[in-house]
Amino acid sequence: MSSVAQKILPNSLANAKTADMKNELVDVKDQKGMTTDFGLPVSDPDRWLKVSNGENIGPHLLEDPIAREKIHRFDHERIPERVVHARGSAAFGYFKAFNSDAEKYTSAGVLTDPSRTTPVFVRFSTVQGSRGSADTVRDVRGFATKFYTQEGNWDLVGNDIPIFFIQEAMKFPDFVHAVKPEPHNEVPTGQSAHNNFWDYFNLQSETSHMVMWAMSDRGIPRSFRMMQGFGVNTFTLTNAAGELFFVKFHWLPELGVHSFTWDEALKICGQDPDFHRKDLNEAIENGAPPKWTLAIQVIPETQEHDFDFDILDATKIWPEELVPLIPIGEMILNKTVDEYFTQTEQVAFCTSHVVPGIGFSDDPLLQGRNLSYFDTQISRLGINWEELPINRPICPYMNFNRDGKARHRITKGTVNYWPNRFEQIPPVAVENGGYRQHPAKIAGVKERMRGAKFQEHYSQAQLFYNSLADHEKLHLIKAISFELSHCDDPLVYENAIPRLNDIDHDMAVQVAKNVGGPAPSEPNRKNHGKKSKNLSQLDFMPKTPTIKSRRIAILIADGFDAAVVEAAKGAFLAAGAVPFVIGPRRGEIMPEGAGQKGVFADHHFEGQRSTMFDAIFIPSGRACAQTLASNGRAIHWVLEAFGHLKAIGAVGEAVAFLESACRLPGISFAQFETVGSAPSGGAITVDFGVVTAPKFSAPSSISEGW
Ligand code: HDE
Repeated sequence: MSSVAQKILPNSLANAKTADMKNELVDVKDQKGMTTDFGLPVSDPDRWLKVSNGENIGPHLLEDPIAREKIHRFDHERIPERVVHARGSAAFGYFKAFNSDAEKYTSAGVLTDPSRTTPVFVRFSTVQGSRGSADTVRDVRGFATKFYTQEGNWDLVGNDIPIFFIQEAMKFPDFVHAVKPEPHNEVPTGQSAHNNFWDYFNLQSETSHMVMWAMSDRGIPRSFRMMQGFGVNTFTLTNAAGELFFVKFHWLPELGVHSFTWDEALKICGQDPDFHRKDLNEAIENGAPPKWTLAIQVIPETQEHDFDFDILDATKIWPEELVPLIPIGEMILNKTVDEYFTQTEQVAFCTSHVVPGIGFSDDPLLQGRNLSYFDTQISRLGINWEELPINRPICPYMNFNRDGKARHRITKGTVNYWPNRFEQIPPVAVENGGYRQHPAKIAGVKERMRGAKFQEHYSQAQLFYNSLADHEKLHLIKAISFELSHCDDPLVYENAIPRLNDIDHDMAVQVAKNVGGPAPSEPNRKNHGKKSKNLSQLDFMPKTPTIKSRRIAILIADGFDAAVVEAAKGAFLAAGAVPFVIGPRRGEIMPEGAGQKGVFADHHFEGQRSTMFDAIFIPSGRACAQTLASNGRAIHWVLEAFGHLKAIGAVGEAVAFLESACRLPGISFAQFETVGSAPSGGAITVDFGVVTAPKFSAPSSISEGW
């Protein structure tokens, strides 16, 4: 590791990629003074050179190079945003392979060699909205990972949902046009709740399975850190003996899989549109770097046709009962980006970027993606996009591709072609690490077709629906109802009902009732009733419940019990949670008792909302409870949190406040375990456990009303 990288970053964070970018990294605070781009010291950045008589302003002079450079640079600051996945946030980290038997399947060192630390850059994104859209919209999330390996970059460009809307790449432009804002009025932003998306769903039955996932709680993740990731497409692995395996890649989050309620997600869109972006940075900066296990599902080449679905069909999962997950490594994201544009915006992924031991299948979606990504980077970033610091490999790279706009590598040498008389940069033999193309025998008829198994579109949509817990089914029905209510064309919302009735009759009837479509009298097709594991989010609770990185609001007013707050805060911090004090004003809030030091509130009641926190704690203190009880916003805080089934801890007088605020006398708080004790000796009941798993159930009229 370079010593320069060590100067820039703490040792624990510097890695081969950050070292590679050291020459481009300039810290503003180390600079002496302002210059132009060509290095001229600037004495006046504010006043354009003009003709004047010393008193009155006259015409501006074009000759002013300082003003012109400043304006011209500004005029060209924007580049085209990504046609999909425009809004994203990213982080650096590393991947380490486990000591697994992955070598049975692949010769890729990044996946098999536990002694390697492979730097990664991961960009999370929403799909539909533009760069300025909100984070917590209902949408699929992108989960794209660039592995800077010793054999070149491997880009695993995945999503948080294991399947996709369509089976064929050629349908992608139509699908994207249908889901993006409508062409006549550019509405809606960051949503699929509109006529054109649902019209497409009605007419393309292959979208059934994915629409179930997108309308489920998976569409509104609590955090990027609490999402699974999937390569979605079927790739291939080849081992040292040249044997081929079909493979699906899975990322499994250490923190489990958690979502917002729809009401929270909707509100946060307005309250804090950057919620996910901030959440990622906050966790990394607070020492809770997110972690995922990489697991693979593998099918030997000879067993390709052994399943009742086509394993190359990206609208199908490989049920884990049939093809179990094999954990092979883990990834940790431990460094935030230094500059958004040059890193998060300029990073460019390509599904066609693979390394020896990893390859493609004939998955018809993947085949098209392999063409599309390279092409789109040319229009976003120019032909030399792979040279940009964030994109270039950390291993040596050299070939005879040359020139093009904004080429900045300077290649010394007298020949720029192969073969050349000096035999410079010869191809690398497969035995020496050159990429080995797996030989595949192909014979066939040239035609536009899709295989027979690709024609079945409902079985796995039913499998997914059947596997959900009751509350997840209810959320899904409500989500579809919300979306169809936003469709004002009866041709759309009425025709969606028979399509839903192809998946599940009860679901179709309930949605029809909600949105005013004709309720079907009988199912269009029988629901096979089968379930699969690891589809419901309940199957992804972390093994050890944790409140690490969870945001906890401590609600106080003057007259709170200082000892209780101090102890609770200490307990939260010790458990890795992030406590915030919320008071009637951002300023010092005074505890009960004379001569005590106040606590500085991080926010006032109006400045944040309960939606942005995972749990609430209210200390004892008579005056404090009285103030809270007479403050409408404070009451709203706890009532809303209660409605979202969040954990609420209360001590002493705060219990009565809570009972009256939630209008539910007799709630038992005894269910909370004691994790800390006040210096005064009183017990503090504040173990929030996994806050998305309700510890008590409120009447559904209340929880659903929020
Ligand atoms: Fe993409 N997709 N995609 N996609 N996709 C892009 O590439 C495309 C698909 C995914 O953070 C674009 O650089 C086609 C599936 C992610 O920079 C573009 C098809 C999956 C990202 C493109 C698909 C994805 C993109 C736009 C159908 C899940 C963001 C900008 C064949 C596995 C990467 C860009 C980032 C971005 C094309 C389908 C995931 C236009 C043609 C399936 C996470 O090249």
